[in-house]
Amino acid sequence: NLHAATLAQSYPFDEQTSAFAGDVIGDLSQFPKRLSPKYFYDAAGSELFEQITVLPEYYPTRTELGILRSRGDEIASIVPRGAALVEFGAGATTKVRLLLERCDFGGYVPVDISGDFLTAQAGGLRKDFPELGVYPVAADFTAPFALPAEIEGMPKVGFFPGSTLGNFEPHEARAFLRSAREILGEGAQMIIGVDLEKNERVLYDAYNDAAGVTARFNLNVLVRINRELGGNFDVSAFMHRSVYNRERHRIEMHLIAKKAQTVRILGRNFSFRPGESIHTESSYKYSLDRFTALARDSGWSVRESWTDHDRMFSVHALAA
Ligand code: AVI
Repeated sequence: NLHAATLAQSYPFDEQTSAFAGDVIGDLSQFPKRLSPKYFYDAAGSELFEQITVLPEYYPTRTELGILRSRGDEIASIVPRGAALVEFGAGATTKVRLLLERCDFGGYVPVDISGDFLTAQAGGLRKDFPELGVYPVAADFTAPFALPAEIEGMPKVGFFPGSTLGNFEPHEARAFLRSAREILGEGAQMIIGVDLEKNERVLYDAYNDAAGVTARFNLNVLVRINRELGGNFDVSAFMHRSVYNRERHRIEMHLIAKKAQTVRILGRNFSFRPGESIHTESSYKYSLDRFTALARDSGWSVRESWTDHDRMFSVHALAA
């Protein structure tokens, strides 16, 4: 990260903030402007996301939970006894609990960039599953990391729920799946949740909820830039917009400048024309065929796929 290195000479940032600063400067210097969706999830953003997951319009979370519940026994039947469960990204523990309750795991390894979050999460699970070894790893799961020595020799099962894969560009999704295969090793399995392409109105509403929570979630990244990087975004001068891009099978979230303005961040000026957009997130929606092809391209085969009755969401068991 070129900008991060230059910035580090003038600003006393820790490693994470320095990477954030470098990405923000680089991405807002592009045309069209963009920001990475991974920066949504500070404490306020993670809380807003939790609120999104229970919105009436936001179907993915409750649909995936429904599949994990109703197909739990089938999913459990593919998990070898005493396997280690490696979760890529650690959010609410509701989903992983469904697996832990039904399967006989020898260890659980949540992997997340936020160490604080991991500690809190691990504490709750240790209490409720006293027999289970919980070995958190604080790492960016999109890059290679080492598995803890405690799970050596156990069969490995990856877990990547929530259609987080959909927030990766297709080349990033392939890179992630390849890297996960590398980390988990020969003979591993992976349980992954993937959102499906569907009626555009349903997709539109899911990212334009009536209560405006998604708008606040989107705008929060500007609040975070102001707080952590000393930016001077006038957050009220931007508005949330989500649109479905049919050709690319993705919902796009944008922040639109309501008027011409210049924003100053870390000694640099960024000018906006009225109506100019910052592309903050893409959420790709897959067909079963397109996901199967993506998995194959990345060294996995699809062993089993489960969907809900209305084919809104899918959960897949992959084999390395
Ligand atoms: C985390 N991720 C899968 C969510 C999604 O649906 O793409 C993030 C989100 N963005 C807007 N609403 C929810």
